[in-house]
This record gives sequence, structure tokens and C-alpha cells, in this order.
Amino acid sequence: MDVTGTTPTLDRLTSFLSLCPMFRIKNIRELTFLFITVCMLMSQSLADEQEFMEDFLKREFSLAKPYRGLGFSSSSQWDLMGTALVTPDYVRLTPDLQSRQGAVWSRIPFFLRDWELKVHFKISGQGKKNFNGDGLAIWLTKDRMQNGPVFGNMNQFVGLGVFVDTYPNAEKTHDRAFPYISMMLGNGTLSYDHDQDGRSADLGGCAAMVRNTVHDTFLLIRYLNNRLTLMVDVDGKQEWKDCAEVTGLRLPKGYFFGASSATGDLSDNHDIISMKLYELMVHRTPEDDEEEEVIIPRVDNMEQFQVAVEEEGMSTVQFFFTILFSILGLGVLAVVGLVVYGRWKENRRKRFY
Ligand SMILES: [Ca+2]
Repeated sequence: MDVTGTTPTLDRLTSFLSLCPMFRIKNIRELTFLFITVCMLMSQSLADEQEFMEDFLKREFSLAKPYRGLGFSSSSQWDLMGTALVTPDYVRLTPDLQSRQGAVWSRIPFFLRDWELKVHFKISGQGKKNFNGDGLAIWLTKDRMQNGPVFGNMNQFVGLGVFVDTYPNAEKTHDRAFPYISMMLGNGTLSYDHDQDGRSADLGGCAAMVRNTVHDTFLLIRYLNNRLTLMVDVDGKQEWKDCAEVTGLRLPKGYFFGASSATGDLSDNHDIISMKLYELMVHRTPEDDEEEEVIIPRVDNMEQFQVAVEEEGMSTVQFFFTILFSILGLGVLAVVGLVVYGRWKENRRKRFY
């Protein structure tokens, strides 16, 4: 095809290029070729980057479509409990019916140090605003597959809980709008106070309109260098908004990921569409690597976050029994001593006769 002088625009371009000896019209083809090559290389590098990101996706800790064999197959990495069921498009923890509890739990203990979990979820139902409940929770805890009052999981849990609370139980407290997303670190003694929507123990949170939305709703839990960050993407803008953050949070290893939900008098459909776990790569100094392993979850700045860890020592009951058995032991020794002394004295008297 002759590219010269076919249109007025090209004429102008040709006359412009004729002024620049470097850009002769015969070079246009070469420039086009160069442009295409650059585009191909760029798309290749983007694809590489995508692949690189996928490398960090830990499939064994991720729950995503297609949910083949989820909860049933022996090769599945997840267990279902309660009312949880799998459909082609989501894992429904509870249906929009009263008094249901359902959960999905990872079968594999988790040992990665720095990670982020992206959760795609959906909460929908027939009830009008504030006539729905109760919400769902995402877990990384020591125990798994437990029933209980905390969004379908046990109370006094040990580990991390992130709650999407859709019903204001503490109705008279108007300090926060609902639905409210918050996080809590359980150490086995702290309780989630359902009547107070967990206010006494939460480590921060934010209001997020996550119910009956037309767009997708996501939350992101990031644990990096002992900093726990909670972010939400619930406005359909494909951008993360900060929700809560805590530094100096220490989480033991070997815990289990899970998601649970419960309905009471009020209900909703609580669905998990995906939970994707990514390992985060961090440059560390040798001192960082020698950091002590914790056994009980804690936050360094305890006063600020009111996470009280019970000192390891004797409990009152243990102390009582220790004293009781000590006294009994001494009593037995005294009786045995007296008997032995009595016999010895008698033997001695017999020898004199
Ligand atoms: Ca609540």
C-alpha cells in the first residue's frame, strides 16, 4: 500500500516529516514495527507480573470458584459445618432464616509470617434495615469447627476474629452506624460481648454499608511485621479504604482460617464468594528473624487495647488443693511417726522385763 499523499492529514504529516531528516516517511513502517514490539514486550511484562502475583497466592489456604468437592472430598482443604452449603457461585453460611449457624474451616494449620487475606462476601435478605442479622465473622484461631454464640463460633476464642456485624444489639448506644466491621484478638480469657456488639474488646473498626448492595463487597486483612490492617472495598469503586489498624500484634502460628455466621430472631443470607490468601515477601534483618515465638496472642501496648493476658501461675483452685494435700500429707506422716514411736517404745519396755 502506498502511504504517501492519500489523505490531507497524511500530506501534512509527510510535509512535516520531510523537514526532519531523522523521520523520513519510509521510516514510518519501522516506527510502527518498533511501537508494536514495545507494546508486546510491555504486555509480556504485565503478564509476568500477574504470574508473579499468582505465585504468592496460597491455594491451599484459599477458597475460590470452582468449589469442587469443597467440604466433601478428602482432597478438599475445607470443612463445612452447620447450615453451610456450596452452590456454583458462593458458599452460603446461613440462609435468610431464623436461628441458623454455619461455617467453613480450613483443614490445614497456617504457619506463614506475613500475609494478606482478601475476602469477597455478600450479605443479603428480605428484612428491612435493622431488621436483619446477625452478620458473619472471619477467623484465624487455635480451635476450629466449634459452635457458639460469636457469629456461630465459640466465645473465649484464641486468635483473630474479624466481625461484619449487621445488627446493633446495644440499641441505646448510638456511637456507631451499622453494619459495623471490627476486629478482636482473643487470648482464651477475653469474651466477645454480643449484647454490646463486642465494644469492650475490639481493636478498632468502621461502619460499612455491606448489605443488599448491587456491587461486590470485599474486606482485606493484612498482617505484616506484626501490624494488623483491616481494609474494606464496599462502595463499588475498586479501591481499598482503611478501616482499622493495630501495631505490635503478636499471633502464634499453627492456627486455622475459617468463616462463620449465625442468625437469631433476625436473619440474612451470609455468603462467602472467595477467600484468597497471599504470602507477603518482606526484607528482614537477622534480629527480626530471631523474634520470640508467642504462645498466647497479645498486643504489645496492652493498656491501649485492653488485651489482658493472665499470668501463668497457680489458680485459686490449684492453690487450695496444694495446701489441702500438704496438710493431709503432714497428718499422715505424723500418724505414721506416732505409730512407729509407740511400737519402738513398747519393744524397748518388753526388753527390760
Ligand atoms: Ca450485633
